Amino acid sequence: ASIKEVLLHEVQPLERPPAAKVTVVGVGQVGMACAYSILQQGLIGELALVDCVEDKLKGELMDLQHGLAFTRPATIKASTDYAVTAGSHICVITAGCRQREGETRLSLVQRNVEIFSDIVPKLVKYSPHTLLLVVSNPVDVLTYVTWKLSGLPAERVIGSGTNLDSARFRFLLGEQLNLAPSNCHGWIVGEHGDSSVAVWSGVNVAGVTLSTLGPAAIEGELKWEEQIHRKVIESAYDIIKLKGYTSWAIGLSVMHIVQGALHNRRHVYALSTNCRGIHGIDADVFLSLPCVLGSHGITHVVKQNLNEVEVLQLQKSAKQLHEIQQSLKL
Ligand code: 6V0
Repeated sequence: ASIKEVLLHEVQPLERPPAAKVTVVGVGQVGMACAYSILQQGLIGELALVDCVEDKLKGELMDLQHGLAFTRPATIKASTDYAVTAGSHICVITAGCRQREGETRLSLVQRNVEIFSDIVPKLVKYSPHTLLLVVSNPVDVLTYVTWKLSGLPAERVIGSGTNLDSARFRFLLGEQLNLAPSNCHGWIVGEHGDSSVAVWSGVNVAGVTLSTLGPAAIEGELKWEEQIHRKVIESAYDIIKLKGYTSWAIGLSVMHIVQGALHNRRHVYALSTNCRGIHGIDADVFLSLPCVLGSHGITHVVKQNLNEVEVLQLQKSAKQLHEIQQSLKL
């Protein structure tokens, strides 16, 4: 008899309740930061990890499993075979190449499109009802690519987008004002990357819009505003230069999005979504806008009062991304 049989008298066979299941594809720096954050928050009953490098996968699996004595109960599985992902509620895709020092996100694109052609159909095959959350860069184009490859409705294909940029922005604003980032409200929308748009007209603390603080303040702080936005854009480049990759903040950002979806919280996140028909964009282009997220994906997009310059900036990004999309071999 096994130790289990000697120790435990079975009253009835074990039937697992349908616990929340999340898959993370890609166990690199970003994938593991996402997996760790999700596990640490106790959001799930089952976590599946997939990568194409077997040893790394096994090592990461064991390392996470050894922490299970300190988390809420969860099962972790890992395999190069996508069967392990079956029945996922959310699949987070972080696989692919990352930016090299000085490389723009957009120049990564074709390399990652090829990787996605392998991954996305397999995820949908095993989890036809899943939400797909794309993190790999360039995230906006790859969210479009994932939508195309998956055949899923657009509301179930989401990019982590500028949720991270907005968090960076709020941190910097908080630092400037010596306030908690959670009390500094501001949105970065558009492309996750070099052409992102800071919506200054909406930046506020306790409902006080910073851009209405009088001409002197506005004049004095215009440079400061621009500086913060520039810092947001340069953040990833700076971190990559210093430590080689970014991981912790994106992991936490993804955890928060996953939490909102699994718990149907109806949080508003800056997520990359199909913007056709919004702010005068007339093509299937994925860019970040404030999105209401429920358990079946995005239900609404908040219609921000953007000024003319902001709308033009968004349309410019949309045009640029559309051109890139046209050049892709899918
Ligand atoms: P990494 O550490 O190189 O990890 C990538 C992982 O993907 C590796 O473990 C690879 O083995 C795996 N992989 C490669 N090809 C496949 C495949 N065909 N199938 C399965 N797995 C595969 O990179 P890192 O984790 O640092 O970054 C991952 C991606 O996230 C990159 O594209 C980054 O640019 C992107 N980021 C996106 C951010 C965002 O805000 N959207 C933020 C940070 C990084």
